[in-house]
This record gives sequence, structure tokens and C-alpha cells, in this order.
Amino acid sequence: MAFELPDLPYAYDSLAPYMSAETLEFHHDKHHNAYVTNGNNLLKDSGHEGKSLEEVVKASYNGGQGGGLFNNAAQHWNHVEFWNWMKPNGGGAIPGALEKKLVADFGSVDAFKDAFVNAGVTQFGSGWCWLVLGKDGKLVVSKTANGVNPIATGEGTALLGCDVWEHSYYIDYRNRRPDYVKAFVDNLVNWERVAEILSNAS
Ligand code: MN3
Repeated sequence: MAFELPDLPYAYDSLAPYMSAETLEFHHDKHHNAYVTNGNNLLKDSGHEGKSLEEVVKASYNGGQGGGLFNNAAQHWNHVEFWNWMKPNGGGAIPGALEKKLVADFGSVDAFKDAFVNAGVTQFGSGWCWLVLGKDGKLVVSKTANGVNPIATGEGTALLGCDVWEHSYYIDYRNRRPDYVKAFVDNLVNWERVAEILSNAS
């Protein structure tokens, strides 16, 4: 089925000062929209037209040799999730069951946050950092290049992801990627959404 650009689940100016309206206008209206448009052009006659978005991502990954269809479909999935992983007045208290799981698997919430920020900062070039529920039931932090995501690699369920492509932070943070990822995890994350995905996957 054709890919569709969803509206942002909040107002463009509602994530400021951590993410500006200008960043969201470019990121959602230009970048995400381009993944949808290019993805739909590449989906035509690909043999994957009848599949769900997740199925297209899996089927087009091709062990890391995926081409344009994979890149655009995966980035479409990543961005749909990314918008919902943030909320106005985000960050703050983490729902109990999720907090317990973070402490059990990382030692503390701060240790998780440090690992997540470090993954985002050390991803060389464009990509994403992730909190993943692995197939063994343990939480892990990981990072991927470009559009690659945990659906493609089969690493597990993506509970949280942060876009570290320069287009996601250069207007607001210039080259200060560490400040951006730290602001994301401390002030933008919709922890209720993360807890909901964990609960559905457990
Ligand atoms: Mn992006």
C-alpha cells in the first residue's frame, strides 16, 4: 500500500526550545515528505506493493544491500515513530515498569541515558541511536547508519530511537550533536509511548 505522510502529533512550535518550529518544518514537511514521495515512486512495480510498511522494510533490506526502496521505506518508518517518541513537555518521570526494566538491564536510568547519548554521538555520519528490546528479553542500546533500523536487522523491538542525521539538529544546535541527543533524552522523550511499546512487546 502507498506510503502516506502523517501530520505531526503536536504543533510545530510545541517542542521549543529543545526542537524549533523551523527544524520541524524542514524535517517533517521536506525531509520526511521526500522519503514518502521517493518511496512511493520506488514501490511501484517493485513486487512489494501489497505489503505493509514493516514488511517492505524487512523485504527490501537484503542483508544490508538494500537500495533506494529500502532507504526511503525505512526512513519513512523511522520518522513516523520518531514524531511519536517525542511530546511537548517530554522527558521527566518514567513510568514504573519501564523504569524498573531500565534499572535492571543498565544498572540505573542515568547509565541508560549515558549509553544512549554515547551511541548517538559516536554514530559516524548519518544514522540513528536506539533503545531495543532484544530477542532475549534484555534491553540494549545500539546505533545504525543511514536508514537502517532494528526491524531490518532483526535485532529486536525498537522502543526508542533518535535521529542523528544533521538535518535533525543543525538549525538548533549547529555541530553540537551531544547537546541535541542529551536534550532529546532529557526533555523531549514521550516515555508513556516507550512504555506502551515495551508493554505490547513483552
Ligand atoms: Mn530525519
